[in-house]
Amino acid sequence: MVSLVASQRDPRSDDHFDAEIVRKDFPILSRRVHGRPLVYLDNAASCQKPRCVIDAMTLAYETAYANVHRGVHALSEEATAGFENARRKVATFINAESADEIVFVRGATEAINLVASSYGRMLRAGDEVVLSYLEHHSNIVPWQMLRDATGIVLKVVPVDDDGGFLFDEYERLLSDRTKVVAITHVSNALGTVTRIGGIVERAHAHGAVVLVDGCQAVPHMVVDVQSLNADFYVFSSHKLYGPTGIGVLYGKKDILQSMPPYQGGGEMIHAVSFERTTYKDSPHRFEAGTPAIVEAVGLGTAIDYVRSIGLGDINAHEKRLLDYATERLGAIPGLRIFGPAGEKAAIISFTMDFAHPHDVATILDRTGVAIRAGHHCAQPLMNRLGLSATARASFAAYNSFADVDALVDGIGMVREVFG
Ligand code: C6P
Repeated sequence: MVSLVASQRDPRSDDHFDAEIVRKDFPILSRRVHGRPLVYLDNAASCQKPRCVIDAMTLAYETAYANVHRGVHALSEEATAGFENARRKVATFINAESADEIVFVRGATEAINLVASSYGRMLRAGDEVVLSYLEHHSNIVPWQMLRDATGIVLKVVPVDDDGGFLFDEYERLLSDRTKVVAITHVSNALGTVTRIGGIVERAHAHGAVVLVDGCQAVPHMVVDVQSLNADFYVFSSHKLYGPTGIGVLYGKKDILQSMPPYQGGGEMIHAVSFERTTYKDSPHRFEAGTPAIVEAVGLGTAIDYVRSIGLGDINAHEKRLLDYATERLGAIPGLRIFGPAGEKAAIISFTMDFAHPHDVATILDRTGVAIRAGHHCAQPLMNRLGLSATARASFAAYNSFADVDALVDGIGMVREVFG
């Protein structure tokens, strides 16, 4: 929970959460862009890093850096302890049963590729993998590559005109041929939240395993992998206030243990001869080569940071921002917001009838406001909604109501130029 100084608090804020105090933890947020204070609303692409993460990584390089799991010298032991401690922090954060269920990867993209390549090797032609229209390209392309290599069949859950996940249609697609269901927890393009509990329950009833893409969920809501009962859950550190270059594949222990290695090399073997190689147990069998050691330390510190604020408070704050932004943007003539009005995470995607999303983002940038414009690596979803692109503002714990006001003022500038 964030301590407060009543006089600094935005009156629209909750009693015990002050984004202005959180903001002070992020050095980059005090810089100016084009001569204007930075208003960073591109958090779904990647969010900024608090001082504690930057410091923890610097300290690791300055005092405890060496390769891990290899050396018997002090530095290697300390680096290994830091790396494995980060694995335990991730496990606790998402309530995994054990740290052995946490595989460190480069990011969500690599995690999904790992599952598609490794678990996918156990599938046969005609087996079915169920995806949805909400998926990021990272949760489409690896399965297409598997389809082209093995002859599996891809089935796609449709969405309604607002981008809502059609649960009945999902149920209709399931059969005893379904072997994998791979669905996002939160759509990066629209913010739509899917009902993972129900999705998992139905998939398991058909004997399929479920992979959840949690990239856009983990920074915004409490995720408990045991209660979701998903078989795999993936996310990237850089959207969770942590560094780039590291991410997480959670997998149920027995399932990970049943899977063949994804990449071969050092670290993942027991013994190698030219005739035969034996592999370590998971998670190490999936971590070939020197891992992202200091990045793991950074991710562990980011998790400590998020927990010190409290994901419940972050979620409630971002919900208030989303409601406020929806109300203010919704009142702008010619501006259309996409995504279902119901349960939605901290993302607001919109178009304007007088300017292309790229022009909107470019003019906003001149006012210091950073948003993303484009297809958001979700082209099938954009096509389904009849769009080529949207402008997208996405929130983090450090955003404030004043940031939303700056966005709305910037859109006023867009109208002056194009309207
Ligand atoms: N979405 C966005 O602007 P990586 O690149 O591996 O860290 O994450 C890929 C990814 C997978 N799933 C979802 C739901 C995502 O949102 C992303 C990344 C960014 O929306 C960059 S395209």
